[in-house]
Amino acid sequence: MGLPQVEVELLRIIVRLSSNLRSLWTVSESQPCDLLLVDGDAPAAERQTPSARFVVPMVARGEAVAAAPARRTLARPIYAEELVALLNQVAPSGASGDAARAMVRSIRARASLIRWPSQVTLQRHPIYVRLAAALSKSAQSAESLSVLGRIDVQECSTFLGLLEEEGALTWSEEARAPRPSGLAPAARPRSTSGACSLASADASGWPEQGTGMRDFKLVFTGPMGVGKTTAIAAISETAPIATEVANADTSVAKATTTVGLDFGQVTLDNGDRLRLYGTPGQSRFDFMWKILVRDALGLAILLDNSRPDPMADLAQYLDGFAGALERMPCAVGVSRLPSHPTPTLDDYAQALAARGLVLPLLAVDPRRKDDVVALIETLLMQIEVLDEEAAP
Ligand SMILES: Nc1nc2c(ncn2[C@@H]2O[C@H](COP(=O)(O)OP(=O)(O)OP(=O)(O)O)[C@@H](O)[C@H]2O)c(=O)[nH]1
Ligand SMILES: [Mg+2]
Repeated sequence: MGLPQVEVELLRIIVRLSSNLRSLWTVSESQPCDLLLVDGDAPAAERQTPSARFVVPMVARGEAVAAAPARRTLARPIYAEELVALLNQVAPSGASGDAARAMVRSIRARASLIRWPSQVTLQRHPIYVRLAAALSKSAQSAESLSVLGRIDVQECSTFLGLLEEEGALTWSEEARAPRPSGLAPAARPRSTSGACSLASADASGWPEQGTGMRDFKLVFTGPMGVGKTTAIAAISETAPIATEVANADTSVAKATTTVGLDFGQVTLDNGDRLRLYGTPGQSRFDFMWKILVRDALGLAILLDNSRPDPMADLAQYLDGFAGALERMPCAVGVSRLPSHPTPTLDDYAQALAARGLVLPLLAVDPRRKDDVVALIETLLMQIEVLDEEAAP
């Protein structure tokens, strides 16, 4: 968006808290999107190449009327009611038609993903990313998604309708009634705010032995400096264990680098615990990958969009973990997208589909707890649906 970070945060808060929004909006810093807010002072070229249905300049209060009375603008400082009015004016119009189309299918009809959905679809509702994670691993119906996500079945039908429309689904004949969910949403890391918040730092950490609580080992991997250590530190409820030494590699500008592993832990809402391991990024420690991924239940690949060829990085990690990927859920988090918008998440989705892979793809800032939680939630959702499939 090219807006100051404080304004992005303010927009996020208003959108989250507003009860007057007629459609579900989420604030994204990557494109494509329905509404693009651009800095009024940015070069005109930025405004002339919109990749959004609506491009709205942000201007100083009072400037709007003087400069272009007929033009839609948003004034600074932002007033909540003006932002809400703008969002209601340009609300995505297709949703009701999409819902109607999707409802033509039975709520028991099952489908799975043939590629990760477009960001335009995923950004329509915060739950869609987790539902897509379920669909990436197994065929689901609107009815079963509704149980998994604990949301209205009609919302799930709408989602399937949108996916069908963009050609991301394949339907299967079989229809079965869903079982009550055993893991989600209780098994979600608690994030910083709202219903999904990380446990407050509790040094005693581990749940009591013999309580039947489960233990999940997840591994974070990715190139040097992408933010594996940062991501684990962002969510670990105990002081993370990191094996850092001074960084002698001048190609990556940071003070330290991991030479052994990172380790952190998180307690889920239901008492289950996550053990998080980070691999060292330097290629001379590649031998650690196999050791760390042994017994893991999920793998998060972090990519840095500011690196010279992040697509090649992705290919390197998919190849390096090919064996593990056959048996365990994986999700991909891409950092520094706001400053380096290409490749887009949709470009990554296409590259994965070309390899026959459907993996959750999320924009992630490893310093932000909520972003890391969202990435982990896609892994937990995949683990849950595989668990259900394996159940007798
Ligand atoms: N501005 C910005 N900084 C980021 C972002 N993601 C990561 N960083 C910074 O990049 C650095 C990443 O460092 P680490 O967490 O040590 O990276 P790592 O992947 O563990 O690196 P190795 O262990 O050397 O492989 C940290 O200083 C983060 O604050 C981002 O999206 N934006
Ligand atoms: Mg590290």
